[in-house]
Amino acid sequence: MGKTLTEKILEQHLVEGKLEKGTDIAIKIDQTLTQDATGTMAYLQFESMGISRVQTELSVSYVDHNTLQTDFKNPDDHRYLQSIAARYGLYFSRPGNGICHQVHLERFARPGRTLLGSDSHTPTGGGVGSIAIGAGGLDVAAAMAGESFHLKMPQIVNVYVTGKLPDFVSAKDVILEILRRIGVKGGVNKVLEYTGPGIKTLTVPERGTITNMGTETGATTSIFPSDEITKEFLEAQERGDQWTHLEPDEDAVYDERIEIKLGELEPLIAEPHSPGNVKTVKEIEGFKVDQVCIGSCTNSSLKDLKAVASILKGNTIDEGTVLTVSAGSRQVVEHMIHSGDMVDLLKSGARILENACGPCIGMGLAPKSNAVSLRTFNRNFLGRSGTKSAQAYLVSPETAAISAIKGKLTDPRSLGSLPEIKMPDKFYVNDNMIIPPLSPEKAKEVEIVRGPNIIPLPEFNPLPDKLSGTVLLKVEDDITTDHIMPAGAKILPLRSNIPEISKFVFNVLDETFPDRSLEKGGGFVVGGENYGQGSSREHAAIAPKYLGLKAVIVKSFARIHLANLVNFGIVPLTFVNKEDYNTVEQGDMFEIDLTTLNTGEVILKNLTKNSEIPLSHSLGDTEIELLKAGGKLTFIKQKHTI
Ligand code: MIC
Ligand code: SF4
Repeated sequence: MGKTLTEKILEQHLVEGKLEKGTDIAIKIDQTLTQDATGTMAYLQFESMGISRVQTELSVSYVDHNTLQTDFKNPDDHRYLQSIAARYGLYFSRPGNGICHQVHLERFARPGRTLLGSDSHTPTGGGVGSIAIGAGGLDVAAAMAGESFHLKMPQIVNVYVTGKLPDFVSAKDVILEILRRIGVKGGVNKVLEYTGPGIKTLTVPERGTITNMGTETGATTSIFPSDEITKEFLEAQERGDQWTHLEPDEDAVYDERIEIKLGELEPLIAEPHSPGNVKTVKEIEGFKVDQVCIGSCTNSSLKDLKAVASILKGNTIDEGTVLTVSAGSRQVVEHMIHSGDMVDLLKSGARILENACGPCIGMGLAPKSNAVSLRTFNRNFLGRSGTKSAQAYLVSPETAAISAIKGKLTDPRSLGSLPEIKMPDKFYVNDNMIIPPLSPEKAKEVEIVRGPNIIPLPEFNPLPDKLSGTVLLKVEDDITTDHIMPAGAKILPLRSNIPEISKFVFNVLDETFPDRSLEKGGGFVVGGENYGQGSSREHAAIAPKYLGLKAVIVKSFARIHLANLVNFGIVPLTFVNKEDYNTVEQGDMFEIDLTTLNTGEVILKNLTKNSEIPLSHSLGDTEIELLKAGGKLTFIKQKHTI
């Protein structure tokens, strides 16, 4: 029986288990990446593991999220990260160099390698045929310490692509189409593997857009083969020697198949407040647009920005609309300057921002009250833009550019035909903003720099046999990590300070949560399907844990958040009968006996309603062990001191 590409790469990296769908496996990690918003916590954890140097083939620390620097906190964190990189043998991509996923795709991602990143959009690396997975910071720290990464062997979905994209329809529309079909939970515990003649028409950055936003389906990762298009891209990045030919066997067997006919796609849009609310632009076009933001790790490649420049050329953006453009990397900016495309952006009235995450994560450029904001980003969760009353929509760069000119949502096909976009044969390669690792001898002498914002991680105790307390909050389906632990300009700088950041837990849903939780000595959260979708931020587990959260009881979990809960000793449980969710109310008193965790089932006693509810979980024996120990860090530390 033939193998899929995913199976081939996983097989080469398999450390524990068998490649049987749904079973626990562990894989060796070749590369890691972190960014500054999750990185400080990850490195505090790494430091406490007592390892003298990273054990991976390559580890990179990026600074791209917290670049607003409204006071000392962010720059202090940057210095800490730089000193950590020097001390422990990492590459350090300095602030201003670009967004981690874009830069990693350009300079480091390799076909056939495994990459673990403390950012949910790490699957961007699947654009060059690597198995690139997002995870919590602690899992990435463990991988840097040489630990293998544990996951459920995913189902493998074949996305079979035929045809060629029409003018003004782009890679973003491909992934929006997939989201339209399978929604924000359709990819959970699955890998989306792209094949078919149509993929030959997609360049690596376009593939990167698709694998990047595959995250929004909940998928473990997404991957393209490494073919002659990959070769061309790597050669243009002066990395031709890193190319290997990789593709699935012709008779590979997949668990599911989705067919995408590129030629039949049209411009799509995701309505507020979920990337899964997809419509065609045609269906809803015409409404007024107050803000247009182009950029983010999904759509900030040279090709994207060139398309935008060619649409904006000779036009001025509408008087009622603000347009921002943030490129993904310095390489992209350099090309835009030399080719003159940057002049077209400037002349049109675009506000050119730093090559960083920026408005995508609410770091500046929050829209006005009740604004309509069109974004080329991957997420439009409630409040993420920094303005709770804003309505954020997700579109392609082409739709964004024409809508900025017209001041209203406009189907870009109304422009007729797109001028040909000329891509360079060779990219400007200049790694002078990436500091390479020091030799082990020199590294030993480096002193770690810690600003006052870097507070050591709180220590958590082993779990008792019985958990009891109140239901602090009951929430609906599709609660995102932006609901649980919001980001944005005010909160992101507190990522290295758990006591402070915990004051904002569930802020967009219920500002009283932190105080209520502390007052009651902690308790429970009850939720619906796909709880914890979105970001990899482990702060969405650590901060609630700090407030006393004992267990989360839901209909189903998103993959990364589930792992983060376990890593920090919060028990993740699911209703055996989903209807039982309806019988529970906020304020009910619960009691859960954990001694039966190993049987796969536990009984929840609802003392207020005088009822018993069966619960289950998906944890393996090792996960139960580390959960009971009070979290993974204690567990790993014990292992390394033996
Ligand atoms: C995001 O897009 O939500 C983030 C900010 O990049 C997060 C990471 C974080 O919260 O720091 C992600 O996607 O994992
Ligand atoms: Fe940065 Fe936005 Fe990408 Fe997250 S989704 S890594 S915030 S650009």
